[in-house]
Amino acid sequence: MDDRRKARADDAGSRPSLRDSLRRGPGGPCDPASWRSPLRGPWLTSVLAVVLLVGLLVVGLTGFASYAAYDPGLGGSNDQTPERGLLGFYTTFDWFTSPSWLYRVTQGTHVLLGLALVPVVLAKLWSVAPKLFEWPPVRSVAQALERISIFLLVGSILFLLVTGTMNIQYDYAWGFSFYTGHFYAAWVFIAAFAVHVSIKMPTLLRALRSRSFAAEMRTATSQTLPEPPDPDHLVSPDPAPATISRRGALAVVGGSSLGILALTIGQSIDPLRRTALLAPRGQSQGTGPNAFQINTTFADSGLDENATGASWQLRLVGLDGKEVLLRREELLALPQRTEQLPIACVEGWSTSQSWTGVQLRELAGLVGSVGAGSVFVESLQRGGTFSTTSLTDSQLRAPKTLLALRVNGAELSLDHGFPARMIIPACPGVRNTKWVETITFRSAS
Ligand SMILES: Nc1nc2c(c(=O)[nH]1)N[C@H]1C(S)=C(S)[C@@H](COP(=O)(O)O)O[C@H]1N2
Ligand SMILES: [Mo]
Repeated sequence: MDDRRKARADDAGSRPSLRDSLRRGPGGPCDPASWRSPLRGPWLTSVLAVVLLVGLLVVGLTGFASYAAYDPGLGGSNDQTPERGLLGFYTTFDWFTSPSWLYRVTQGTHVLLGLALVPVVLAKLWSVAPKLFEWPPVRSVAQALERISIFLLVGSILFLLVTGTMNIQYDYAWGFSFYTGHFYAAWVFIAAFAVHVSIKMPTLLRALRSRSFAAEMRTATSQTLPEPPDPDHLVSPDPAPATISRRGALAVVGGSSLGILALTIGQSIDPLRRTALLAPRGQSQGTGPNAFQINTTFADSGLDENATGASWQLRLVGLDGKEVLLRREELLALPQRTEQLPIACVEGWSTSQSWTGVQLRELAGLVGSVGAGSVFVESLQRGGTFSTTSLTDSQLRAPKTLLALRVNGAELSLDHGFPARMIIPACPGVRNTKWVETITFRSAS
């Protein structure tokens, strides 16, 4: 036998049986020895976990608050998740009408913090990567259940981050409702998160106590050594020398989060609007007193300028069906009120301006409907999610709820809703209907 043939025969002899290869796994990322970073270990994972535990709790609570603010009881453009059933148990109360900055703060926090946590989520996944690829995939019933909860946890957080980011960049770029998908995924996440936290809490506390954070922040790369082997096998069995310290790794993650924050926070702070390079929507601005952000321009609305011209009249429909038509001069002759109020879009951007117009309850009085249970507002604009909205009775009676005719001392521009737009305190921007045509007062909501 020549050498080459002999080698081939040996190869055949050493080919592992199916059983052996199943036990050993497919290699690559499923082989623990292929993960060699000396930084990976329970301490680093736990530091990232604490940041996510607090951060994602705040993102979750502000997110669920947003669904309550959309008031499912009202229907129409307010309720995008009609089949929420039991999961919507907490949304049955009327959303608040004060303080007027409420939704601006909750939704701004939800979106800004959610974006800033993306690098931390990715770092956390990196830190537990050997576990995600663990072989064999199932060893016991308990371990199978834990892996299913991890799968739901990782799957739902990635789904939430991707759909949330796409929603603020592209405006509903997929076939299902953003609201419904994001809401259901949030509940999957909360359930898996609760299971994961309760299983891992003892490990987390033990790991955090195992080293001093302050000492770790003083340790240079050359002194960076692996953690002792751990029962979860996060620590590499064959660690390579450190190329970055734990301090350096945490600085990269924290720096990325701060970088994202720096390039988005301007969307919530009027003078800094143009610095929000990562939040491009709503960046177009008008001029003079109307120079603040616009999502839907007059041109986007498909409206004709004739419809908003001298022939425009506001139509009020009372509880008993009584109708009143008002020209713009007649509206301007009613008592005017000026309020500093924000527009706060679900996308996270917000802006505060000084609006002048007629109180909604004043208009309700003209058709004997101050006691109405809800209000239906229709725009001249036809079709689309934003051309109508519903308001609660508390929003109807809130003194700051205006049909605005002017902004910052000037006429509303066409882009900002001329001849008249709704401005409602404390609630999602979507209810601030522009180019209002008809306001109908209804009995029950
Ligand atoms: N008629 C009409 N009103 C509307 C909209 C719209 O597209 N059409 N957009 C709503 C949304 S989603 C928000 S956040 C606020 C502010 O949007 P703007 O920047 O387009 O004024 O107006 C609301 N009013
Ligand atoms: Mo919006």
